Amino acid sequence: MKNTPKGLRLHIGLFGRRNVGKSSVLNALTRQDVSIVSPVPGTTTDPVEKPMELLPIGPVLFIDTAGLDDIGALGEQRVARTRAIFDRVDMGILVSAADDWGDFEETILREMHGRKIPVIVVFNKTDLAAPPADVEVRLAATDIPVVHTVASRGTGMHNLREALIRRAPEEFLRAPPLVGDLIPPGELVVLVVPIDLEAPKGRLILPQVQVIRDILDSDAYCLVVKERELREALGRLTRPPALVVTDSQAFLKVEADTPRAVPLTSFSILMARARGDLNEFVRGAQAISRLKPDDPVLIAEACAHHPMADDIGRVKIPRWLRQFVGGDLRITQVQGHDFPEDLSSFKLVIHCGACMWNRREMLSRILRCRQAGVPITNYGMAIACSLGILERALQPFPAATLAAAAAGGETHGSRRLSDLGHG
Ligand SMILES: Nc1nc2c(ncn2[C@@H]2O[C@H](COP(=O)(O)OP(=O)(O)OP(=O)(O)O)[C@@H](O)[C@H]2O)c(=O)[nH]1
Ligand code: SF4
Ligand SMILES: [Mg+2]
Repeated sequence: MKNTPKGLRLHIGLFGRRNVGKSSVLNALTRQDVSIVSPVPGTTTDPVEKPMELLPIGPVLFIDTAGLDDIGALGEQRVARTRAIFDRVDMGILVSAADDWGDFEETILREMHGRKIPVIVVFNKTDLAAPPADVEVRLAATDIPVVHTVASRGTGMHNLREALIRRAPEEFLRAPPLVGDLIPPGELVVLVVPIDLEAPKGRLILPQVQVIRDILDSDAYCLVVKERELREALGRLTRPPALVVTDSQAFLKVEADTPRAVPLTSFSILMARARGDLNEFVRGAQAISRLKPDDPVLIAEACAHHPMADDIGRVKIPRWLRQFVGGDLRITQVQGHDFPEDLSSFKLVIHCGACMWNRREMLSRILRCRQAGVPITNYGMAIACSLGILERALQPFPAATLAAAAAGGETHGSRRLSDLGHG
């Protein structure tokens, strides 16, 4: 985190009148005493900056400002300094005391709107008063997210995080590259694509196409083979490929046919990183080993109709899980935007690769799982995990491997499943 250049961090400014609780909101959001809080208006005199990793967005810089209504000669300087922060932020949080909305707040909103800075309105101190209903209705009509907080108690911070994801400018949610950063230019990647009954007629599926495109964009090249030809194809190469990427369903055979020294992963795991949060999904995959018979598990697919291998989520993953756990599980399956409001009853969420989605939607779901304290992983990770090859499949991603080790390094090597279809 410390290595992220400032320019790549999402800069989020906290604005509002004196004493409304800006510093308290920052402290509650970061769960640290970053900024001094006191009942004396004008406590924050100079902008306070706090770099942090705001999961699942990534590196952000919060800038707590002096109250904008500051008075006196010195106060004017502070106001000028605070206004200058408008020029630096990518997003703003406008904090208002719940019962004290007025021209001042409207002016700030106009100023941010004029500068095209996305803004979130926080009504703080809602323990003392309710926010004005007419203002809430008006803000909702202009699509400005409104969050109620009691910052001194830390209440409302989940909703604030969700609003930040919803509002964060697209470029800051930009995904890590699909594979480009894993391969030096001029190197070869071997892609393993089973052509079975489930493969769509006459074409490749989206994640495969996206990976090929990313390899070409990275000035590397690729060889696409079916799993049966892999061993022979590798044998013909004069030097080993920089990476092998396989469809998850052929994992076991591909793992056996790929020399240990060659990095190996799956399309789904590349997707997990690009569309979601690899470390979060690693932790989720590790939760599989804690499942017990009869535990409730949610399996979610982003498309109402999964155009890929149709029965992965409905038949194969449930079957693998049952075998892995050694008993029946209570599995709920949902599709499309049909994601349960209350996730807290589930022991695990397993999501599809979300190849048709943008990253924001997947990050919101990850966040909702975090809030409910439910681990989440995706199909490819769950499959690699139940095959006992998650550790190998994560080796191309040093950070994820470290996270896996930090979380206890469970790799299930001794609990392989044997019936994995398609190899
Ligand atoms: N009742 C109540 N008090 C709060 C809440 N949030 C903050 N406070 C109190 O309000 C006072 C001001 O909080 P700060 O966080 O210092 O406010 P600020 O907006 O940073 O103030 P300045 O830096 O002076 O502009 C402190 O006494 C806080 O404890 C809340 O949600 N409810
Ligand atoms: S978004 Fe999900 S359900 Fe839709 S095709 Fe991609 S992996 Fe399948
Ligand atoms: Mg302050």
